[in-house]
Amino acid sequence: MNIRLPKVEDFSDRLRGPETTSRVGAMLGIAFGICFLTGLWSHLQYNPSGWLTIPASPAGLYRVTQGLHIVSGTAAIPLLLVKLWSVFPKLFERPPRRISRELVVHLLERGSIAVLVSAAIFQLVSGALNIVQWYPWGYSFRSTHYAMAWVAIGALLVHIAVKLPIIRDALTRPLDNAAEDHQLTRRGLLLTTGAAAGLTVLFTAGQSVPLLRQVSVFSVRSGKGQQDLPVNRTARTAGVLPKAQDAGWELELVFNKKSMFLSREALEAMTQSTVNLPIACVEGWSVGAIWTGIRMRDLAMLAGAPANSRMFVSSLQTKGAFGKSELPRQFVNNEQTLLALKLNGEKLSLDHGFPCRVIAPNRPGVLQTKWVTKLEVFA
Ligand SMILES: Nc1nc2c(c(=O)[nH]1)N[C@H]1C(S)=C(S)[C@@H](COP(=O)(O)O)O[C@H]1N2
Ligand SMILES: [Mo]
Repeated sequence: MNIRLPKVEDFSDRLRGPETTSRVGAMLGIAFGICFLTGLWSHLQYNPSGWLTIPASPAGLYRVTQGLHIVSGTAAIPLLLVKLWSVFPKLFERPPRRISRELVVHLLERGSIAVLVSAAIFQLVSGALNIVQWYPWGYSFRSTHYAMAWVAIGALLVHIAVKLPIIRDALTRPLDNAAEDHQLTRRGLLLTTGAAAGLTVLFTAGQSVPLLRQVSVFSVRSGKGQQDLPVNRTARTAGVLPKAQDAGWELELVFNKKSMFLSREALEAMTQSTVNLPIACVEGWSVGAIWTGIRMRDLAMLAGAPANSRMFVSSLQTKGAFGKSELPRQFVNNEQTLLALKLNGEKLSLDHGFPCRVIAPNRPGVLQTKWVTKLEVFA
């Protein structure tokens, strides 16, 4: 048998070509752009830096930015696949034989594309695996996903700059070349690709957009769950049982090295407020709910702290990074920020954070700490 490597000419180029690639590339560029910017925003919400104060309002802002992040990232998957397919034959282009300027240019171009393709695939795959909470890797998802975002966006900008003459030329050329009857045209290919990306959005966006929930069969989390809210981690898997059920549980409230202790009954006897705020998970799902509890600023005042204080929150959960969070001043101050005792009119269920949990406006879900046991106030 005669085995040989394929050559560029072996691939039919009726549908492929710069006209196709540049148009799919433009769609992909937009998706990656949105994904990058909303990702940066999410990163800032997790790691507030000195020069930027994250506002507590609009309350649903993170819900929108993170929903967009996941939707644009998901839409990028079919777009990336078609884009790679459209340039696939180039993989078999032979580099210049001799050591020459052309060879160097060729290798540099190929190298930058290799970086871009691997970074793009890594981002989409690691993001998708994070959504289904499968961590087959041994490194921190967040710092790696963040670092690779810069690699991907840098390589993307270099790629666009290098290809700009070709892109500009191809975008102004008509899309379609001659096709026989009943053959797929390039326009048809582009429409199919756009439709695939659109359907991907429709099938997943329901986890962020309540109106779409009925059609979003691929949503990882539906709106359902105990008390009409999905449970991200149960009390059992967080290892807070049996402490969370202990009748002798008390909240420790600390200011200036002085502690006071409040039972659930004592908390229930304080002035209660009710707010309508979403849990907006970094995984893209978000669900609005009605929360009732004590304003954090009332608790800070009770502890004897001055107005405009900040707080450290500790959970009964001691393992993992989710058992602690910090509430910056603008969140403690906000009248919507509660130590919640009730959810949708019922006593908080164990899995939603009983005996009490944090709920604050415009925050990533992961900072809405459940099973709170200690609040430390700092002036
Ligand atoms: N102590 C603790 N609090 C936690 C978590 C956790 O694992 N442990 N998960 C967080 C995440 S990632 C989200 S999205 C929300 C989900 O809240 P729910 O399970 O009540 O819907 O809780 C947050 N609070
Ligand atoms: Mo989350």
